Amino acid sequence: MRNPTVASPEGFQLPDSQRRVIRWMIYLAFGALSIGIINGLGQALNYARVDILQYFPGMRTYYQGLTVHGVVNAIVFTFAFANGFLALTTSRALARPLNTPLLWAVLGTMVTGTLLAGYAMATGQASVLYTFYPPLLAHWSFYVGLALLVVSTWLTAILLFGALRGWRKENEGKRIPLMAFISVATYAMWTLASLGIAVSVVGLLIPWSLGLIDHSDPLLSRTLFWFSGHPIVYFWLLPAYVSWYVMVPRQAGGTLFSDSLTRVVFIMFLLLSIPTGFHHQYTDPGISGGMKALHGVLTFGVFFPSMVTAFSVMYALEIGGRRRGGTGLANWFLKLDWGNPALVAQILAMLTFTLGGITGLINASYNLNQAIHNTAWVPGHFHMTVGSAVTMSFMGIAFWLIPYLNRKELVGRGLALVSQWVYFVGVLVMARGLISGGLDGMPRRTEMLEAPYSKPSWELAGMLTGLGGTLMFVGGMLFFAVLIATILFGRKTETPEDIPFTDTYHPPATTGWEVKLDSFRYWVIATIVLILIAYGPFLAQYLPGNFTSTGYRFF
Ligand code: HAS
Ligand code: CU
Repeated sequence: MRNPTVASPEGFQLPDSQRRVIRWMIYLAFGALSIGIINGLGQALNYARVDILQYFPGMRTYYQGLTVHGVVNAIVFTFAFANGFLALTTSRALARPLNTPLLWAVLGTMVTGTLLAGYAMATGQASVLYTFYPPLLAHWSFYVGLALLVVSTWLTAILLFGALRGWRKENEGKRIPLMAFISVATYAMWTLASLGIAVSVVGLLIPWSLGLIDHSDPLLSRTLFWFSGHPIVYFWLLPAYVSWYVMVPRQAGGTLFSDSLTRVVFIMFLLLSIPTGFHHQYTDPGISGGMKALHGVLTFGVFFPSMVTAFSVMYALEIGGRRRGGTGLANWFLKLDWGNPALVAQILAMLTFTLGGITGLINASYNLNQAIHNTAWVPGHFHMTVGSAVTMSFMGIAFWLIPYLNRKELVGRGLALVSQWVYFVGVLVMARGLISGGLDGMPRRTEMLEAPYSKPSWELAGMLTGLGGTLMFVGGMLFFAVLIATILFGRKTETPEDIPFTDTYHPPATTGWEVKLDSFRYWVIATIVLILIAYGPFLAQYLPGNFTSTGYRFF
């Protein structure tokens, strides 16, 4: 029997008008990804010393291409997908329609933000990479565009918290449905986390780009960036985890093992995602060793909920595989439904994420970080996390979400499967190139065609990077072919489908300590305390900052 506490049981359907707005958000997400993947081909081939960026219209430099690649993939794609997808999961879980004007406002701010930032990047006035560290200076419209994209996530947070509040009023004393709990927890984390970028962009960078203040403070801006920049990786990841926890078990024919453990995992992400940003700044001067060590230790803490996820999700898959006749230690894995592209994409995403996680642990180790920081190893790591675990999960979700939002059937199931296998092999080959090159000192974010110091031993690493990137590009294009064919030619479905969500083994407790898990207020307060411990000492000693650097436009 369906366990009604993952989502409200009645066959709730989102009103058509709201379904259409969410559809546009998801289209915006994948539209951005298509530009990002095309640009990515240029980036990967640069490591193989093949210059195709020169043929891209309006593309002046490698750095302009890299900025577009980073911003559209890591900010527009991920934000638009999270906003649309988690609005849908929350609404469905609570069986409540959303606030329509607010939903439109989310879409409007996203589109405006994308156009403004896109204008600056396309005209070569914002080749500052997606981390936009000062003293590199961009056109004001780049920063305003980014600010609006962040605002779109805040509006989504209001949408989600509002829906939850309404539900709580009508359901006093009841446990929050699991799918809503984990969706809202994701936005609670990100709303706190995004304050760093907001302060930096609105308080420092926009006035600086408009000439209202003359100088920038690189260390302060970098610190504020990474205050948000580490937790942003979990803002990218957690929508995928929502799917892995409450949808993949269903798609695999399994069952989620524990409701409470799932809530604990998301609470741990809320608590521990933010106070870890200095692991991106181990090599920055001006931050004490003690504070870096504290962030290092907490980074090992935030590793833990992902380890739990690995075991939880694997167990759910195992249940599915055994129900399909799997026996022995590993045979259940082969018995999973390898013909379902939504499931296959996400299993392959998990497999690459295992390697992404291991490389993350190496990054987080203070001393090992010295060997890999600013080398090609780092893009090797993050293409096995955001570039695959997240992207392939979102592609897998799209295989049911695009049909669901259009009330059509998926076209090209076979091609969909091929797209994911090609992308999977591609990302592994590319990461092998980047990781080995990085260990050999091959730098990241460097125009390799003109690097006079390049070593002969980087040749193989560069070729593998280019080859893998080409396969990822091919996989990505096959994926878009499936999406477009489904949107244009998919057969209309007779009855509207529900979104797929799982049962849990045990319904959530209604008495005892587990009930307390739903008290977001306490978790948010605890998170703020941890943030103060992790960032307070640095800010107390460093503020009001050193605004000494003029702006530069090199590229
Ligand atoms: Fe990271 C740099 C540490 C996770 C993204 N990371 C980056 C950058 C990006 C990024 C974009 O400590 C570059 C930023 C820049 O431009 O400079 N990262 C970590 C750690 C984790 C981690 C400890 N990163 C992510 C995720 C990302 C992401 C997730 C995107 C979504 N990262 C770092 C550090 C740096 C860094 C340093 C700075 C490096 C430097 O010096 O610049 C952890 O959260 C990872 C935990 C993951 C696991 C894996 C669990 C596995 C699962 C799958 C299970 C498989 C199943 C199927 C169920 C513990 C859940 C199995 C079936 C079978 C039969 C096997
Ligand atoms: Cu990080």
